[in-house]
Amino acid sequence: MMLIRFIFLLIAGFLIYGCESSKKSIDMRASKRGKKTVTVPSFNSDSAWHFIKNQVSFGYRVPNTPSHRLCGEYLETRLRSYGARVIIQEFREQAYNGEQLYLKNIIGSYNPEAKKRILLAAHWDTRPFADKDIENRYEPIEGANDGASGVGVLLEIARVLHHNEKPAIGIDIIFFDGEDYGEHEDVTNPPMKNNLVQIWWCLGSQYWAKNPHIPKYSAYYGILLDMVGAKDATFYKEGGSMQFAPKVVKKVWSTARSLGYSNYFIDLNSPGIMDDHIFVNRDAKIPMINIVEYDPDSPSYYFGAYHHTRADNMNIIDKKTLQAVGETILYTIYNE
Ligand code: AHN
Ligand code: ZN
Repeated sequence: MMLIRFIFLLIAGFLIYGCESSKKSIDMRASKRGKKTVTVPSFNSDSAWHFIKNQVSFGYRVPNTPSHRLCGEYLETRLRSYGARVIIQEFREQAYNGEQLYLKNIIGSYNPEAKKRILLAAHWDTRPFADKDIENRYEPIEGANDGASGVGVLLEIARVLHHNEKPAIGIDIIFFDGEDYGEHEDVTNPPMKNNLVQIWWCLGSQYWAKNPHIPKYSAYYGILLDMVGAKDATFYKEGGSMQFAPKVVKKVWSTARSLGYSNYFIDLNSPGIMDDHIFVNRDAKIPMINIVEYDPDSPSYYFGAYHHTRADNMNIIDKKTLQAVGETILYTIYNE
């Protein structure tokens, strides 16, 4: 019995040591940037989780509501407290139902003078209705994953940048508004705008891509995060990202692989989707990829069963997924 226990401890010790040492060798390889050595600081998924929880606590972040306004102020305050230079871009946009939406893109910049920049993005608004739910299809959703997860990971990155030596490049974090105000599933013929077919989704990125927060703004590349917090989420190489920015996809997926996250970042393609990165690529001409959940067996096409339902709440968020995504992004940006 003793012997078995001893052998068990030996094996366990070896496994733990084995994991540790393989992680260290990645650290060393990842930290060599030219001749200068920088350490990649650690990403704290507990902290990211709390940033998600805090957003959800404001209530539904639906444009033109007090919860939306208060959450926007919270995001602005957090970015400022983490030393970012913050620019608020306020604008008005018409929704599919004719309503005027008062929207706000929130941008936090690090190392604003640097020419080489990376743009990190997520949307901070939530969908006004759970139109994929079985019931209450006109009730709003909490959007713990659809919205808050990407923002939570990026706030944690802002916190990490503030407390550690920053990467040599500039980093811009942008929280897009109005991504999820697309027409309800029951609306079969969405109205035109000025006689033109209009995409009613992604209003914040559509506006920003044509009116960047700084005239002539550009970036080396961009990474969009959308639904990056669900338990056992899988991220496939999304069609739009592969069309516009295949090299960035390759870089990020190989970083994830070297960190041991191939079970999250799958080396397979998924269909392209309409999301904020499309407008950043098409109109701002910045190669931007989308790290977005894709479930090949999805009951509701593409995403997990919670998508655009009342089940999109804190219960589906898993810190391990947040860790895989956050760490992969930190390693990517510190290696530029
Ligand atoms: C549509 O479902 C139209 N676009 C997928 C992008 C999305 C929706 N992201 C969050 N909600
Ligand atoms: Zn959505």
